Amino acid sequence: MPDYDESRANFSWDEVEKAFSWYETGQVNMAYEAIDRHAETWRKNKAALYYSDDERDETYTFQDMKFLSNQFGNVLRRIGVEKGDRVFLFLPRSPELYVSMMGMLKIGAIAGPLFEAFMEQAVRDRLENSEAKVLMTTPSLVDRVPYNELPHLETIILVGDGKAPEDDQDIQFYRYEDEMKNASRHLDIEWVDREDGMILHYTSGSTGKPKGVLHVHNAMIQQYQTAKWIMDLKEDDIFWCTADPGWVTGTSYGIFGPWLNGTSNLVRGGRFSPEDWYGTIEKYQVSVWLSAPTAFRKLMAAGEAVTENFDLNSLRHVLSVGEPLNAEVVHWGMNAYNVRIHDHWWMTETGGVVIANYPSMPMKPGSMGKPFPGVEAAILDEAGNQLPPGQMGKLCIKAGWPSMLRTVWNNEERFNQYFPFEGWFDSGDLASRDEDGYFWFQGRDDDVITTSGERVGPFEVESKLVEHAAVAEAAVIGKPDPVRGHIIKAFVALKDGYTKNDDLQEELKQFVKKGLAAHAAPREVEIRDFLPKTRSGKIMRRVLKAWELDLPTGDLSTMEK
Ligand code: 6R9
Repeated sequence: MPDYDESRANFSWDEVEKAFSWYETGQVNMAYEAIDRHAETWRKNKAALYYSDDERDETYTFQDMKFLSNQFGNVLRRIGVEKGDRVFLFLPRSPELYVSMMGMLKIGAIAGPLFEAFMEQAVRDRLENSEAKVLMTTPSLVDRVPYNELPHLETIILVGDGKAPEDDQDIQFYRYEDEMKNASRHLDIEWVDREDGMILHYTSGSTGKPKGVLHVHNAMIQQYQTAKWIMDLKEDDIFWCTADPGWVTGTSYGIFGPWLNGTSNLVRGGRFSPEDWYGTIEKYQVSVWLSAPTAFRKLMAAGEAVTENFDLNSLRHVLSVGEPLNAEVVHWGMNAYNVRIHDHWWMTETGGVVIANYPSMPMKPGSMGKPFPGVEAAILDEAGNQLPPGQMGKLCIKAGWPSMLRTVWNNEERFNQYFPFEGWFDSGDLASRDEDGYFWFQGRDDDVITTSGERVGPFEVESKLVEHAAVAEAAVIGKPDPVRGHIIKAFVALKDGYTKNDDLQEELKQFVKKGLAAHAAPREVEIRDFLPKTRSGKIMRRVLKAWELDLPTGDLSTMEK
């Protein structure tokens, strides 16, 4: 199919189905479409995965991935895993993680990826709620797994060297390497229904335990087409999505989107540093790069001089997701990388991108873009009525796009809460749409501030603050005030080379007042060494607010320590 352009008015999801082998054969499986199908063509010797970290540097072709995931599928079958069983992954990024996820899907199991940084409570909550039967982890991470207290957990597969726990009557331990050695490279794939469960991503709300968002194999329709048109993947691309599979971006676009398109996918393990990241782009000649605003802001704070030490000319297309992308960062990117950074919007529950800036369309920096063809997005008021352009309201998506969540695991009631208005999914974000159909993010429903009767989206204020030369990152909350209802309080982290002082605080207040509006100016500015964030890089405003007001912080399992 040709690249997306806005004239594709007659788009239909049914057309996309023709891209998959099951359109002819009726036999569905995500892992088959992502790996085996390519391994059966000339792409068999094409790199599917480039993996590197400080110790390893390895390439796996589609054929390698096919055989390895077959082997792992056989390992799981041998230990009794059946279709629909939950198998969890609690390990650092490594080729084994990607191989084993594909193996799980091939036998119809439901994969549950976790961040390696989770501590015991976070691991327990997720394994308990999902009633996971098998866990893959490493000898060092297994200490954080309360396996004796998880009645459904039967087996732990340990990846890599290190001392294994003593044998245990409740749990059977296996070594990945040993099991793989004896497993056949041939596997009878489990053909599934398009509506069968595939992956379970836990996502934290501001209250209560994390929710298990279930996606089904059918999500591939959306993941394939959005990766093609929004990430603009082409045959010769080297695609790098910096997200960990513990975050939905790290699976939908760190695994499925690129592989469904037969694209070579780069995974870099280890920690972030500007030098390391630019070095990675240079070394692998990355052409399409997907990351998050927090990373781009850090790179911006590190300065343009760093970019000059690296050859970044391979970059053709750059994308950002996870938080609002400040216009300042877009402008900076044009100078530093000579490309526009394309913002796009979606969430764990949507399974794939639903609103985006396509490569082919004129961009308005600061906007998330327009709905994907076949997706209807709207701004609704409290009663579910559509609001006219320019007004802020609930960002809702017409139910029925292919990768929509199918349930919240063990919590149908929570699932139903996503649909307060007949036929519409409520994202919990507030946004507005302009006359040209572009969507503008305003804040989470619970983050929006009313000050002296004016509604202020924290994002506008934060974006203004980030324009100031001293500011690396900013977060804005409403703080109760007897006169104004709420006042705006800003938390700010500074760029290297700047230090905290009263003049700077005053200057920042004035900067917003002059640049944006008097009512949107923070009355308080607090300069902090860093801002609390989720592991996917989202600034946790609710945590700042709880700290500020001495309230309970709620679930902190996803907070980066
Ligand atoms: C993919 C992902 C979803 C929430 C979402 C919104 C925020 C994501 C954004 C954005 C502004 C963007 N968000 N993309 N806000 N502009 N381009 O991030 O999933 O971790 O579930 O988070 O992230 O608030 O509701 P998830």
